[in-house]
Amino acid sequence: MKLYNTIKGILLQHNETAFIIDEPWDLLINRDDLESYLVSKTKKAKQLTAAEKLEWLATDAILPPISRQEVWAAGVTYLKSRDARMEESQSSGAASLYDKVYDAERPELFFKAAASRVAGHGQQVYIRKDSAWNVPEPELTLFINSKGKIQGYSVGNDMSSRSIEGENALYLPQAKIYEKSAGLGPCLYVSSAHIGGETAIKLNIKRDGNIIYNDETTVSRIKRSFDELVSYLYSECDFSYGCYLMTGTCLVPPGEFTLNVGDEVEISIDKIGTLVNTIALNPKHKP
Ligand code: DO4
Ligand code: MG
Repeated sequence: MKLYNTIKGILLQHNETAFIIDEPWDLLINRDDLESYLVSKTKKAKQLTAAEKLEWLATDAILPPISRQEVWAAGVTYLKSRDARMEESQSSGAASLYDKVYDAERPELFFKAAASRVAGHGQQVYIRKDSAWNVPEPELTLFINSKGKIQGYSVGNDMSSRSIEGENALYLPQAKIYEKSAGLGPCLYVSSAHIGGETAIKLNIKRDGNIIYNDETTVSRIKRSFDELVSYLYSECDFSYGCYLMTGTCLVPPGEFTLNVGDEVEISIDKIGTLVNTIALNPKHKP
């Protein structure tokens, strides 16, 4: 089942039927058995008509599925990410850092975004004005409750500046954290079953309506288990409202590729849906 955060309220989609859930987002999602709770809500919740459902789920009505949750990210969990980063950091001498962290017991985890820096489906994500080389990172994103239990999944885009990270690995926070540097959505897919290794992740990038890059892979290529990532994240941090964790990028466009303003980034993950974001500059930089 899918939970959508919208300008009209919270919509629960269960077997194609849409229900209104009239509860605060943070209390609603931070449950131990979110899926069973939502199934129980379908017995009494108000149903939307097909026309109402279309209005609630219009692209400009959808908000990111987040309120007081933090967004964290794991890095170098797929070989593709390790290899691309080793290449981009040759001249800075940091290549071995990525090699080591891929094999290390402790995973790389970093704070990615507060909710205010997150863009939802149909919204703009930004590239930095001072970055010459920019890519989206399509990432399966876990929703973990305050007790450290995975309750659902979303589609994440960990926007990254390869030029800034490649210049010096200590610039990672600037390469990763800035206004609208995280895409999340279109919904929170709630499931008590672990999402399987066969789950496909697809990335399409369109420029002027034409596909200029597309590739796909499956979650099975990840090096670490979700439980391992969650256990490191929760070992010394508390998350009163739960937390989102992007699990690392599995696809990296070729070295010569960089995003342009106006490009459309489309990330699809089986069962969850498709997150579409348009690339923009922070409007404060516009002349
Ligand atoms: O090591 C830097 C960040 C890695 C990352 O974001 C990823 O692998 O997805
Ligand atoms: Mg990433």
